[in-house]
Amino acid sequence: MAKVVCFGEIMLRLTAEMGVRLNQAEQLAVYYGGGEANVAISLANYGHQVAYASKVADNALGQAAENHLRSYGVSTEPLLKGSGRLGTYYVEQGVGQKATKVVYDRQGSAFASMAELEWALLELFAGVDVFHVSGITPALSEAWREWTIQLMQAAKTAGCKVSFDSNYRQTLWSQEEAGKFLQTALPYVDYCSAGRLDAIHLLGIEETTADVSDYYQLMHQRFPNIQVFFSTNRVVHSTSVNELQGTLWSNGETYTAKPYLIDPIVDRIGGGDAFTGAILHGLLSQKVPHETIEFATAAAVLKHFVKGDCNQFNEAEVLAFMQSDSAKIHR
Ligand code: KDG
Repeated sequence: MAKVVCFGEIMLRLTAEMGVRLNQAEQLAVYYGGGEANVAISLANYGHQVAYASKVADNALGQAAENHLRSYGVSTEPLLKGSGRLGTYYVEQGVGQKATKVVYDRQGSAFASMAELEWALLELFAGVDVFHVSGITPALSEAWREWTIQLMQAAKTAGCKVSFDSNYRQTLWSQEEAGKFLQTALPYVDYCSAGRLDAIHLLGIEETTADVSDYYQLMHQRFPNIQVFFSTNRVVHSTSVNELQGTLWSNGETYTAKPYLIDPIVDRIGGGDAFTGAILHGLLSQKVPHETIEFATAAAVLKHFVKGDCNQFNEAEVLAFMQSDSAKIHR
């Protein structure tokens, strides 16, 4: 099994019951989440040796976030503790046309307010196969944009593959800021989770077709270092029913999974991270591209059936779900 370092902010998530607005909620359910933390947990569930690098508040909430990671077998050796607070986000679900509303309360968190990169980077990446980070981390500040590039450079120097999930969050930064960052970061990336909208709105690639593989060819021309691109295509039927299908591009070939109908959606947050974690698992365990994209799509679908941000299934369970044929769309 492979050695992986995931890097980013882990946050407390407080969620109102389905159909209850945040302003009327009398109780909020507690989860822990973070794009890269969710990927770390997925990979640990698949048996990889995963470490999570972040900084949390040195208090009971920081300890709870650490406990969350450890309960899935993620090593927290590079998890620092210090002053500041644990970043928090609030979720409202199933109210109106917008299925999920997120309110961030993460300013001044121990992670967001770091004054310098506090890790010994050579040590962090020694013997590591893959370093994973997402576009949420550089969205936090100018300093985090610079540090994310430094982390990628150090990972490459140490001989690690760099995995990057675009994970564009419009409430954290503008498309221009994200696009500028991507131009600097993508030359260090080997595995890239990005879709058609990222190509058009962040990289400024002209909108010509609806076919994501055309955009992958163009992105590969700009960034020939990127070996694998992947993304999910979601067709929204209603706030609680979606179709989902994954696409993977590798070596000039596009592989598209069978589509699934997710009905009902229990919790959509983290579906993309479950997909990315499963793609990385496929790549790290030498699955062929066709198997990888089928596995990752099934893993992403399964995530929508459970509460909380992270994938709760191991490899055997994802494979059994794929065999069961339930939720697949036959056209
Ligand atoms: O991809 C899911 C993440 O968005 C969620 O876990 C919280 O990291 C998070 C964020 O910043 O939105």
